[in-house]
Amino acid sequence: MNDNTIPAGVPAVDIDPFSDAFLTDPYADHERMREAGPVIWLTKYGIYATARHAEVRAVLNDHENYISSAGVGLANFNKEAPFRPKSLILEADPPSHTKARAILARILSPKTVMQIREAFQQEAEQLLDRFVAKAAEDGQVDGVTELSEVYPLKVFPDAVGLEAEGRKNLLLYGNMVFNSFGPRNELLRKSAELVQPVTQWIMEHCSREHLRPGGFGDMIFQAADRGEITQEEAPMLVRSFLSAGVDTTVNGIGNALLCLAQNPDQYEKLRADPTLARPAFEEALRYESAVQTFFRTTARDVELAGVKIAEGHKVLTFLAAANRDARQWPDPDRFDITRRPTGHMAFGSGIHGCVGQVVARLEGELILTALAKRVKTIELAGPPTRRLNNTLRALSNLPLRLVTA
Ligand code: EJD
Repeated sequence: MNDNTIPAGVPAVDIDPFSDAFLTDPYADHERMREAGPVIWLTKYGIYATARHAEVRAVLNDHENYISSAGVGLANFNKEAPFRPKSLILEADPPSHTKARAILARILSPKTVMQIREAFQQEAEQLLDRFVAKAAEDGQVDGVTELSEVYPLKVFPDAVGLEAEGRKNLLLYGNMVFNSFGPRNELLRKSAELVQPVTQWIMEHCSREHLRPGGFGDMIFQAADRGEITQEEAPMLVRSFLSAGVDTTVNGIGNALLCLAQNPDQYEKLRADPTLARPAFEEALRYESAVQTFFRTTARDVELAGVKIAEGHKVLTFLAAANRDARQWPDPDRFDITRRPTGHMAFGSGIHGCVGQVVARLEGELILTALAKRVKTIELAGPPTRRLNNTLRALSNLPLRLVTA
């Protein structure tokens, strides 16, 4: 397993999907991997992979053959210890996954979204007022440090019931968690330097005493009070909120701003009709997927697109490559906010599909709506800079010039 013998009949590809060059611009290599075959062998890591939409969806929708409990990163938890205690929802299979999922799904339901919408909208409007004022004052503004990092760091932890102090730890922790799904490369080593104090801060803030009564975090402890999970499991599920709920939306929103700045015709459509905010955010998720990859592990000997894969192998699914597969999407490299990209893989698919997607979509919609109502044109004021991460497509800076309406 994970050795350097190329399995017979499987196209071997020498691409390293966790190298700086790949992570900086993955799209040409995505195409190479899609064209090499439906299932390929990545020689650098000795793993199977798929970059095509049909096979990515097939793997993610088959949780019995492709399990998560051995980890959803490169590391196989059946052979090496996880870098942190396993997530009760992400790194779990049914039936234990089902129980955890039900609790988080109830908390992050459409009904909840109706209740938080007003507060999330007010915050988006106020933030965009400040953002536009800063752009007018300075001649330019940063779409990441002044907007995409600010908004999710305010509204989601507020909803969870986390205190305001120290929230930057959430970004550091997220950066580390998402790097940990890749190999032990330089990116992981650098982001793990601060692991001790950041992890300690996170775990402290997962306790009941640190969480505002009535917030999403407290609702997990209420589920424990009802006996749905143990009191020891509750903080672990709060940790899932804090791991997955910020970095993902930060980059979803940041990438959407970049797409709009690079496609003025599409921004003009959004400005003319701000009700396009939701489909525009969805198209940005397809076009520049915040979460680029995920692994599964085969639970038994399986066959994928005619390729036999033995039990215990890692299979890397390229969500972002699936989202630009010409077999699935007409003109896939075109950012088109009037496209309805139903079936994109940016939230995954199947039983592990993003449980927070209603909240993510709400945040995206409200930010793009508030932007469209205030800003006539948005353009790059300089080159965007990337924060390379083994899993996330992330920006560190996005200099923007705005013309206000
Ligand atoms: C995730 C890619 C957790 C956890 C759950 C989900 C993610 C990360 C962490 C969201 C990964 O349960 O800790 S998108």
